[in-house]
Amino acid sequence: MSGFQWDDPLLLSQQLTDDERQIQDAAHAYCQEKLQPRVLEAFREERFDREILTEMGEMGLLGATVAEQYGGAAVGHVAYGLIAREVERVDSGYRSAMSVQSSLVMHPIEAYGSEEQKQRYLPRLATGELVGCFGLTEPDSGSDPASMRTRARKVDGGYRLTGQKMWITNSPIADLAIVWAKSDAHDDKIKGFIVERGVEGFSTPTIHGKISLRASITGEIVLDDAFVPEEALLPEAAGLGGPFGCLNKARYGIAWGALGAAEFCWHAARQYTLDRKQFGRPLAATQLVQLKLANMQTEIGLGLQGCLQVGRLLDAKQGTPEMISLIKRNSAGKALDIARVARDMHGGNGISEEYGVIRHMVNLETVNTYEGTHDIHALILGRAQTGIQAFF
Ligand code: TGC
Ligand code: FAD
Repeated sequence: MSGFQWDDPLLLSQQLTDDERQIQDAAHAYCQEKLQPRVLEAFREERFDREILTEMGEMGLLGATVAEQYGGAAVGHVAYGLIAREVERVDSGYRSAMSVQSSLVMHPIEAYGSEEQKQRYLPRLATGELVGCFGLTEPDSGSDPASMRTRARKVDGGYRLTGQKMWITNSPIADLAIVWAKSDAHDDKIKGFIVERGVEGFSTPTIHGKISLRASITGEIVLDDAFVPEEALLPEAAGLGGPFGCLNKARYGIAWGALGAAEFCWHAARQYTLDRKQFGRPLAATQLVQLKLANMQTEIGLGLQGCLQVGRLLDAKQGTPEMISLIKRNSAGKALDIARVARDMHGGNGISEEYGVIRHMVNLETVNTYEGTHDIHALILGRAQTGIQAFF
């Protein structure tokens, strides 16, 4: 019997294939060598370095589940999750940029696009030559996207889009946006459109002043009677199932990613309390500290097993949206708790940017909110087990 590994208590790495381990190691090396050194300044200056997406493209980290014929890596859901975990170990903002590109832009084009759309966009999104964003949320329509006001009006040769999307990751630097709108030509059903930058009436003002996710760029999408040709419509998406199909992918990745951020905080708290002495002995020699470390290890170890199982089920086409709600909610909520406790265990140093834990803590506030809030996922699970919807 092999010994207990404190940092891999349930031997997750032994449950991976050789290919998955290689992808994990390559992603780990890239993130630690290239992302970790720039994150402190990026967060401080509220800046996202555009070239990160090109680097990720070169590393094959974009479009992990997208078919190879379109430039994707086609390495499966577990590998995608492992990439998200490594990226978010550095910063949730970097994982956000990657998730949006892979799950919310490449996935809908692959799943709902025409052959021409797939060939036109996917290979260049996979290399990071193009950046995309995903516009669902609006100022008055967040948890309840069915209430969206953005409209597509059928005109000769295409559609005119009018509306406003809010809190859109990557929008200020995006070359194209997947925009969800109610279409008068489709019985007011929600349809998806690929809107390229440069279209008249399309703008993407940056949202400044975020205390969370500062190393990610966030903006609006403003559509003022913006014309898109017929070929901009995603033909195979209809109704809320269109955007939700994308959210399933992204929420799954976030479940792994949030635990990567939690692992960073746990390891930092362990090392800090081993090194820091008060009352003549290391803080780690106290029962209260060991209890906190044991709680972190337990939640992360169990949470990762859940992510792995859902990844395997998704690869076997047996995964369900409710399973994804369960792990997204669990990972984001637990990671946020762990980051808060780790911050406390660092004492005064815990509030310094130098130690990284408070950056993860404030980032995880967003992670717990976007892609369905903690409570919205509870309601999804409540509905699934009682048969009663309690949203309104
Ligand atoms: P509901 O009646 O439940 O469903 C309407 C239609 O949608 C279908 N559907 C799904 N299909 C596939 N996957 C899912 N997960 C699905 N959930 C629902 C459903 O079958 C139905 O289809 P049909 O054909 O019968 O019409 O809809 P509802 O209006 O009652 O919605 C309820 C609720 C609360 C579950 C839902 O609206 C919700 O999940 N709200 C949260 C909104 C959200 O997650 N927004 C995310 C915005 S994107 C983002 O945050 C990106 S951050 C990226 C980053 O930076 O990483
Ligand atoms: P609301 O829906 O107004 O919710 C406010 C509170 O009320 C929450 O606590 C919620 O849980 C609670 N609540 C809501 N309904 C109920 C109910 N029925 N019962 C009980 N409680 C309820 N969106 C995109 O489309 N694309 C993006 O790329 C994107 N990126 C984002 C990046 C950042 C940094 C942030 C902060 C958000 C991003 N979002 C994006 C938006 C995100 O998905 C929404 O913020 C989220 O879905 C919540 O919507 P809301 O902010 O309108 O909150």
